Amino acid sequence: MRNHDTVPYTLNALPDAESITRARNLRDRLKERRSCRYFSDEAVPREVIEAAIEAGGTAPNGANHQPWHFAVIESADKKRAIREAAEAEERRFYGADGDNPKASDEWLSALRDLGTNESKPFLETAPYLIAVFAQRKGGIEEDGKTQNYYVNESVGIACGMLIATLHEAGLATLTHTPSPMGFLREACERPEWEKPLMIVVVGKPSKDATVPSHALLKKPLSQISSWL
Ligand code: IYR
Repeated sequence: MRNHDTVPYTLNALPDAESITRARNLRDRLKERRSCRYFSDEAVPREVIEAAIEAGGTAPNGANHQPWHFAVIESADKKRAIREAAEAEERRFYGADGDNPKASDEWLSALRDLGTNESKPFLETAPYLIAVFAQRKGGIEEDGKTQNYYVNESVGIACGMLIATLHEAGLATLTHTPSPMGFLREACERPEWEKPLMIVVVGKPSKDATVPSHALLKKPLSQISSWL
């Protein structure tokens, strides 16, 4: 390795039994997470959002350039503008205005069990929308020029950690990805070298919230892993 500054790294070593218990406990917590499409307008503490973003900001990433930006939308006007722009894209996607849908028949039938459509009221109802941007360039200084690396991987992991933290804090989330999402860059006043990746909708579930049964079907360990 090249000569570089270091500091010691230690973890509290856990007995195996404790390690297994902790892993299973966190797994069981994470299993309770669902993508929620019905939100209450009840306020949630800003501090939770701040801490969750800080948690996302610890994600492993390319060359420690931390190529992410989290734009937190809380104003009713901004939320309405984002809903209108997102729904316009979704109407094209689903063919809701009588035109041919942009989505293929295969895609639309894959979504049937989820019951999604072009209507996205949660973009206005939920107290916070977190628009996540991937910085294609910028480096640690965010200069807009320095090359960034493994940007999608880095920001994807950061979103996972953000969502896990919000879930642990007892909040519901939805990862929403209207496509294309160019309007988000303008709405959030972000530079052209940033690519909108997703909107994380955050809040409490509404009293009558439901989730599609289809989403409860999880592949078993034997299917999602192989051991070599
Ligand atoms: N963005 C659309 C469509 C959609 C696509 C997939 I893949 C999903 O898992 C869910 C929805 C929408 O939000 O309705």
